[in-house]
Parts: sequence; structure tokens; C-alpha cells
Amino acid sequence: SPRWLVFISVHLSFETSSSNTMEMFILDIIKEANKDRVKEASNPCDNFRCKRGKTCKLDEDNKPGCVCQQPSECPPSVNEFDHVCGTDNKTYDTSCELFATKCNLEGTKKGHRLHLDYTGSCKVIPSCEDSELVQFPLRMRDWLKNVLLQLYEHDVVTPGFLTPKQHFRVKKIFESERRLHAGDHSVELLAQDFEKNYNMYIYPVHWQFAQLDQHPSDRFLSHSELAPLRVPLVPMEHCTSRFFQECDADKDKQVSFKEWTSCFGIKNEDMDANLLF
Ligand SMILES: [Ca+2]
Ligand SMILES: [Ca+2]
Repeated sequence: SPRWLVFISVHLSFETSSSNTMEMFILDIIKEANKDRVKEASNPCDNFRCKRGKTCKLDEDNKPGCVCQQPSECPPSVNEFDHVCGTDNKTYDTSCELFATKCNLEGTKKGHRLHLDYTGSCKVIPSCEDSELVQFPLRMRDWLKNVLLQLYEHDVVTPGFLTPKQHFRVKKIFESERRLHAGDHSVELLAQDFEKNYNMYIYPVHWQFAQLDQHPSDRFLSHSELAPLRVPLVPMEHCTSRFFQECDADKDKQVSFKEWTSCFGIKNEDMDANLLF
């Protein structure tokens, strides 16, 4: 599962992205990967997954099952970064509290409409201007490329962050990026290198699509499949909502593989389903 996406949390703004925030982001991924390695099953509930808002409880026969969590049973927020804003425009202490609230409203209109809108307390999000919207996917694909390069560097030391296929593909990006940085390029030279630059984004854009397209893996991204990327981004990048809305060109509430790649400026001839594996 795209577990690492959950940890984008507050570190995702590529507007203010520094090596420091990138470092924290990567550290979270590593921590989480290690946690998985040492996990052992002792309680039947340990490996029993419940959807968000529900919690595992053992019945009289010691069999695990999922029940709605009580909002009051959620661990309290550690700091303000745990707060989330719901689509009801209400700030919840933690996402646990929001999903527990939603679960307890199951079957009601209010419960049906309640979703996690974005991380952080509710705030006024400025509208996205056309000129900003044009820049957004370019900055985002650059950010995706940098995330992959960082994962690659960690994978070299401790394999397991990328599959061998992914490792091979990112290696090529890593090497061409190094070549690009090796020389002292003038603006003119960099412009000439545009084609080379463009090629470095093809894989990261495919990779991100495949990471998100898992529930189910059908070449379409539903609203909830997009959530791990959208939710932490919205409060940082005010063009996020408009970008994903307009990405769905045919307005069927799903972002198809073709819609996704064209949103990120990937040419039709460079769309390649083989890159999704
Ligand atoms: Ca899907
Ligand atoms: Ca669509």
C-alpha cells in the first residue's frame, strides 16, 4: 500500500520545500518500513485491519471484529499538526476523531457527506489563479522526481524501498540528473536540455499514479484514492483542489491514467502502461 504517502503530512509543500523537509519526509518512510519489519502477531486484533473510524474488538469467542470507534477514545493530538479540517468546515482534533465521528453517523446524510478535506485546522484557502494553475503540475512533477531520487539513495544503502524494476528506472534518472548538475550550465544550455529534463519526469508521473491506483487497481483514481496525496497538499498548495478537479477532464469523478499523464504535461506518445509496474 502507498503507506509512505500518509507521512507526507505537513512536509509536502514544494513551494517551501527544502532539503530539511525532504529529509524528514524520507525519515518517516524509513521509520515506518522498520516498524513493519519488527511487528509480531500476538493478539488476534494485531493483524486484523479495520477501516478508518472503526477499531478491532474481540468477541466472546476471542474472534476479532470491527466496531465504530468512539471519538472520545481517540488518542489526543500531539500538536496542531494533527488537526484536520472536515468537509463540514469543522476542525477536528485528529483524523481519528473525524473518522470516528463519521462512523457513528453511518446511515445519515451528514455522515455520508463528511470527509477529510485537508490536514491542519480549517482555514481560508485563497483561490487559484490561472497562471498559478499552469505552474502547479510542473512544480509537482519536479517534487515527485526528487522524492524518487531520495528513495533511490536510501534504497542503495538499504534495499526495500523500491522494487528492482523501480530501482533500475530511477537509477537512470539519478544518473542523468547528476550529469545535468555536473556542468555549470547557462540558462541557454538548460533550455537546450529541456528535452532531457522532460524525460526525467515521465517515470515519476507514472510511478505516482501506480502508487495511488490500488483500491482497486483499475487505471482510474477515485476521490478516495487521490486523498493520500490531496489531503496534505490542500493547505500548503492552494491550487491543489482546482488542479485535481480540472484533471478530471470528462467530469466523471475519476482521474483516468490518460487524464493524469496529460495533466502533468506528459505527451500521449510517452504514456506507457508498462511503467506502472
Ligand atoms: Ca483505482
Ligand atoms: Ca475522468
